[in-house]
Amino acid sequence: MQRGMETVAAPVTLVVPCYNEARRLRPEAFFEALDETPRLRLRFVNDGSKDETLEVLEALRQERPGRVVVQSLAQNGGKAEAVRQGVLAAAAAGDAVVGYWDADLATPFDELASFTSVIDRDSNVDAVLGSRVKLLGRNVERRFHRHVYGRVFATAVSLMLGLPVYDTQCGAKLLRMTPAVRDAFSTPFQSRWIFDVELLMRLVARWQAEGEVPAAKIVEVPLRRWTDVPGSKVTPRDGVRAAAELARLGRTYGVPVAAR
Ligand SMILES: Nc1nc2c(ncn2[C@@H]2O[C@H](COP(=O)(O)OP(=O)(O)O)[C@@H](O)[C@H]2O)c(=O)[nH]1
Ligand SMILES: [Mg+2]
Repeated sequence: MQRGMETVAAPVTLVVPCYNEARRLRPEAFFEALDETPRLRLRFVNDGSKDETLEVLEALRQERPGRVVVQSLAQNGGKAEAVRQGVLAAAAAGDAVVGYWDADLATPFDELASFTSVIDRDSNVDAVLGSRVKLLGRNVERRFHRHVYGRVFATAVSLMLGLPVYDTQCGAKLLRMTPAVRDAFSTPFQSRWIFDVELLMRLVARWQAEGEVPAAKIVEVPLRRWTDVPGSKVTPRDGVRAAAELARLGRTYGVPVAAR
């Protein structure tokens, strides 16, 4: 029943940005996800890696041709640009539901069904965000300092957006490729570290201009499991940069961006 329904469901493309991920990538986890979810397509974006990432990705593609696309950027441009290029290419290929998902699978693929069920169920919802809410009975393991920093950051963003978003920085998101969403990716993000926030700012401004209620177009899904995968390239200094970038975004997009 489930399988039958899934084969007719619209394809879902996940963009997976990869920078020097040759050692961290777990091909079997990607194969398993493709086998379990017939509608899933993967679009890997090699972000100018200096290791064997491209070779690893090519091998993956050869195992599941038709389900895996490998895109390669000659120069490292950062996650924001890698995701942007991937989403634009997916939209140009006609993909109607496109998301992005960190290569380290900190958000495991078995969470994907809760994202797709929201998009499938509610045609007004165009953005689904993974949310790392630490609740009893769930396995959300962020290191303490990152949890605290993340909460402070998300609270600041909530105030700026006028939207009570709990977690902006989770690396798993799913989007319906409406014209508004596509346009939000059409120009490079000014922020390198917190483009997720910039994306939300662009979307909220556009939806408001169209007379839509932003709060009705975004859904956060609490993850059952999230692990802080070792090997992150984000350092405490990036936390400082993120705060500075947030202030700059406020100046660019206006604060507060939205009224509830
Ligand atoms: N740090 C970093 N990650 C990149 C870059 N380009 C693409 N990515 C990808 O962005 C995702 C998140 O990276 P990660 O180091 O796990 O960051 P964290 O989980 O936020 O600490 C991974 O899929 C990376 O491969 C880049 O230039 N720098
Ligand atoms: Mg990570």
